[in-house]
Amino acid sequence: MNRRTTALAPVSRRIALGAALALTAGLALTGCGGADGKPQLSVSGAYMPQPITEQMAGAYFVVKNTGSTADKLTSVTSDLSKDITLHKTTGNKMEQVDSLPVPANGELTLSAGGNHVMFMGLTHKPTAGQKVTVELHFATADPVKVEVPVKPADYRPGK
Ligand SMILES: [Cu+2]
Repeated sequence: MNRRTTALAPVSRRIALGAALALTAGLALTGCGGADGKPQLSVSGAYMPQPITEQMAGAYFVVKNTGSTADKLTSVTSDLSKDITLHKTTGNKMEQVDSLPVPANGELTLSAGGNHVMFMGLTHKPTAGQKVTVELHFATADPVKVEVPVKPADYRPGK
């Protein structure tokens, strides 16, 4: 009887030590990323195909999140238009959405035929070689300003 109780003690001490180590490791990992659990966003590959008319334009880019917290692209603002919406494409139908998810340690990709930003009623018609300034707004992260280069209408990245 007595031997049994004393034998249990070192085991629970080992568990406690293990838990303490796991906690320290977790803290070290968070510190390593220089983050306090916030999304860490960067935008790349932005472009806008030269719009055909002043009625409508689209823009594409990739939002990379190196943080361990997911975020959402909630809106886009620009001098180019007051009517800017987020769209996703399902099959060959596009649909307006309130937000687009930016996964933790992942990417949100906007590309021709997929997710895109749509600008209606343009204040002017941008031409290839120009840049359009847009500001991306997120649920959690600070807004990101992007200079979007205008490309020829038939431009496809990587070609
Ligand atoms: Cu659209």
